[in-house]
Amino acid sequence: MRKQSKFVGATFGAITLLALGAGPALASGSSVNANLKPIPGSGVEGSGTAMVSVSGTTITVTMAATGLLAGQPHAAHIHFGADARHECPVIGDDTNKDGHLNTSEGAPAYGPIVVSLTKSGDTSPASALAVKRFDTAPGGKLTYERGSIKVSSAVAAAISAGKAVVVIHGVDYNKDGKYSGTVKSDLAPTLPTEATDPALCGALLAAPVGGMATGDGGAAGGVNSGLLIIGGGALVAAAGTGVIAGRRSRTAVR
Ligand SMILES: [Cu+2]
Repeated sequence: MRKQSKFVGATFGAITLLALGAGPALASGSSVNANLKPIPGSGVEGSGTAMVSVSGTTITVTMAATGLLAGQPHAAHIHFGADARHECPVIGDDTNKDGHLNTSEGAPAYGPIVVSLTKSGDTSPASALAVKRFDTAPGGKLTYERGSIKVSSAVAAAISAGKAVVVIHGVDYNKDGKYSGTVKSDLAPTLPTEATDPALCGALLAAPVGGMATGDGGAAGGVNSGLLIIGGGALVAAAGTGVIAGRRSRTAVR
């Protein structure tokens, strides 16, 4: 009996290690997740997820999204501002009341750009609109993975603290399949506002392994469970070779 409980304890310990090892974060690092949802007034019907692992002042970012304007560059950033609300904007942030949120109108919610999620080269705010280095969402689907992104210690701390926000830009209000329209971008007057207005957004929040039962309620909690199911699935798969399989075979013997 005593032997068995020791075995179970050891197995659970191993599972915990597996779960921690599943993320790119090192033992000293942390990891935060975002559920990307359409910006109100964007006309976007898409969704996505983003994960950022922090190790010292280096971050690794993985992101996937659907429902974006296909074949057009989508600037994507991590935003953070000490004075921001650390969340995605609401339609009440539409200060000019045109029914759309441009990037500046969202700033009180998510703050300025701190990391440009380019696929190559510089990742600083200077690359905020480096159009040729962002994903073009073929078929409306964006996939992104990049490691070794250096950030300041302040930005690393903000991300770890759950205060940063991922924003993917680029919308198509008039549904003509391209960035167009007479309204110019608040960021770059040479571009239509469609090219830079925010499309999908998600606050990067700490989601401890198995910690979803606490339920933070609301829509965010609901979307978060999607990520957790993925995590849970991996756990079950890992456990399948151990405890669960063992239990099953025991049952079969009986
Ligand atoms: Cu941005």
